[in-house]
Amino acid sequence: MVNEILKGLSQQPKSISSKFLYDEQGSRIFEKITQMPSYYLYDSEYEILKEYGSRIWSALPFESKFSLVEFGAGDGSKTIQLLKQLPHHTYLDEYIPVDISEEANKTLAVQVEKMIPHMPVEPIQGNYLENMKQLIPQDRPILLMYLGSNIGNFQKDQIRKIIMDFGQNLKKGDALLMGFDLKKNPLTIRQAYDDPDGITRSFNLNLLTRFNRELEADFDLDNFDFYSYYHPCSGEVRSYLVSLTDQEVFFKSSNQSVRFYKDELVHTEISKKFDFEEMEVLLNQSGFMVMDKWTDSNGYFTDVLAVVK
Ligand code: AVI
Repeated sequence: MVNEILKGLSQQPKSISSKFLYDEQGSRIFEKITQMPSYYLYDSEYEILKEYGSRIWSALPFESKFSLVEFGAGDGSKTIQLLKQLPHHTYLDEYIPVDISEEANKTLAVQVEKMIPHMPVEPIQGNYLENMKQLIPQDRPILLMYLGSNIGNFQKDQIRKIIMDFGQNLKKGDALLMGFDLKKNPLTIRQAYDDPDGITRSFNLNLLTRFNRELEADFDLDNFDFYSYYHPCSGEVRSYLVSLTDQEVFFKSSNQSVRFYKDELVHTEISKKFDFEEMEVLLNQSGFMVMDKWTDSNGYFTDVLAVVK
């Protein structure tokens, strides 16, 4: 971990991968973010799955038993909402949630097993981007789910690669259900990522607390602030930590220091918003055909069902 962090901090502009946002405390703060009235993403997708769950199941192309693989399943609260609407005579016969957090996986498995006792739940703890090939079974039809706006947290070329990898690791006739946050009034987006209560700010500053603890660094949190902006043309929210002074931070675990200049930015996260055309092009170029899509009543978020051609 320390090498990756120091590498990012030695680059120009400085950056820290957003995957480091999710230690125990970071995951707790993220949960708070999903409950903020201004963070519309969670509620919007929840509404879609609640409202259209049974239509989603009946739109699936399967005529024999299939497995559901979910990447980045987390606590699965939205998936549970979808599974609640599973028809009685379903071909779904296995659920494989994949998440980096073993604890989230376990809690989810217990909940799903209680709800659908006859369906095996086989959670896998791991990084779905690094082990995609091993995680997607090749001997049966698959529905791959990638909900939330997880895809939005990657750079443009990574987004293309991830969807391309989905297409290459699935077989002809397999399906993908994927969540995309849509471009919308920029003020709505800005408020979601820069809340007045400073919850998103503390989500970002927690990176430094984490490095102080895990890498024995000596970040002074009072010397950093948070800044984020949304660019309506690119559709990207970009988030940063801002160094408020010239300073040097020492990482005791690796005996190295990093200099920060006054007003220097450290990029922490990207949250990309899409339009329908962009999504369709991305999916088509990766071997998918869009079958259907469902959108919440505000038109903020969409879940897209695509099938491998
Ligand atoms: C996890 N991910 C989809 C969130 C998002 O909206 O990009 C992370 C987040 N960052 C700030 N607020 C929420």
